Amino acid sequence: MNNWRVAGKQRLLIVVALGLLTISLLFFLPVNNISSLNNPSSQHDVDVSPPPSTAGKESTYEPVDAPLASFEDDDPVRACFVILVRNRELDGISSTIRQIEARFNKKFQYPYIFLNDDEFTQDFKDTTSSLTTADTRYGKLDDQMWGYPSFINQSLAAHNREEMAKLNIPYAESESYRHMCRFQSGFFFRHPLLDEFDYYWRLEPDVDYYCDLNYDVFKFMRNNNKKYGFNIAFREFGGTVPSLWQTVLDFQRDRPEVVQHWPVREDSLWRFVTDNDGESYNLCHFWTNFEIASLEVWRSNDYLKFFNYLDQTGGFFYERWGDAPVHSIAASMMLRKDEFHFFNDIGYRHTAYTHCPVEPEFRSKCSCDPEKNFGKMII
Ligand SMILES: Nc1nc2c(ncn2[C@@H]2O[C@H](COP(=O)(O)OP(=O)(O)O)[C@@H](O)[C@H]2O)c(=O)[nH]1
Ligand SMILES: *[C@@H]1O[C@H](CO)[C@@H](O)[C@H](O)[C@H]1NC(C)=O
Ligand SMILES: [Mg+2]
Repeated sequence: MNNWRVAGKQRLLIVVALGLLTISLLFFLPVNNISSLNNPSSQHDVDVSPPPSTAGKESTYEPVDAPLASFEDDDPVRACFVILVRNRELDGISSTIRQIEARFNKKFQYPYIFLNDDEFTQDFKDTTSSLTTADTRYGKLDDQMWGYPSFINQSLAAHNREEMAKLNIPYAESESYRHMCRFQSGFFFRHPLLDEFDYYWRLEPDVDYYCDLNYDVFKFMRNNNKKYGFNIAFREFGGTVPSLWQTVLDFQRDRPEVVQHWPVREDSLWRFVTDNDGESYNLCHFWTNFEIASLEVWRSNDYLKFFNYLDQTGGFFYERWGDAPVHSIAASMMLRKDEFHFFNDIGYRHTAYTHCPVEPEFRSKCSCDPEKNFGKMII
């Protein structure tokens, strides 16, 4: 608690909102225990080399799925940017891509995979592909990935949307937002255009990337056995997920043969998502509009069983379950703490929230204002 640096009162609203999150991060992600909060690249010069390998650490976790084949640190990584976007967001995604190219990808040339529930226009394809010399590919989603499953009662879904709108829940009335969240929770990693990849970086329109990145983040992930990278964590609106946690508990009860593959709770981030050992969800989640992660996590049998179980309850439509709480709860149960990584060195803004690394060495690499850093209070 004594290394708490409280921001000035001028940002009271944000700070108050973040206070709860901060407290939970402080108490439940012991900094000496979670390598992700102890970002080595913030302690050394990120230009010189990626942080040291954590390979070979003792583990109580026995993955059921085949491990990746052995590799040398310099071997290429099968990785891509994945972008779900609409044609009308062309300007916003162009802005994002220009920044990603300038900060990172002109050096690394990772391909971009664009996905849409509609056909991309020729203008969209021409413009986005002109922004990079890397490969660009465009895919349309089918009804399985973006549509109502047969077991959904659409009148009930419509009724519940109206009820949620009365409570002023963001995107309460939106059907497409629900399809989007379900797609990001259960399907993007199964799209055929992603088949040839092992890692992804999720991009969105109209975000900012503030810092030069002079190392290959995907090699960093692979070489250090990182599975899930984030840079902002947040609280969900409770009204979007009233029955999500009970469904998670039901899954744990009904599917012990799956749960037995998971790390023991002390080794996982269980306490990131619950303050009372499972009685309730504390609404904490990693903000999934930025994600650098292993596709293997979501493609695993365990996660697919978990997703299907959630999906069958209809919560993506009857409520408005977000992909952020779904990914975060799943990863917090399925992965070990040391498989998470906090990308402190990736300055980032989505809507009103910014992650800006505060350490002095980043001032020459980043164009953001550290006073605006969302995570300021936990550093
Ligand atoms: N193709 C397509 N993409 C969508 C749709 N709705 C949202 N997205 C994309 O999904 C991502 C998240 O949507 P966004 O509106 O930014 O939601 P927010 O970040 O939660 O406010 C963005 O990359 C959007 O471009 C949709 O109906 N169709
Ligand atoms: C679907 O939901 C509506 C509204 O709640 C309900 O009246 C109807 O009986 C439900 N239909 C089925 C087949 O369950
Ligand atoms: Mg967004």
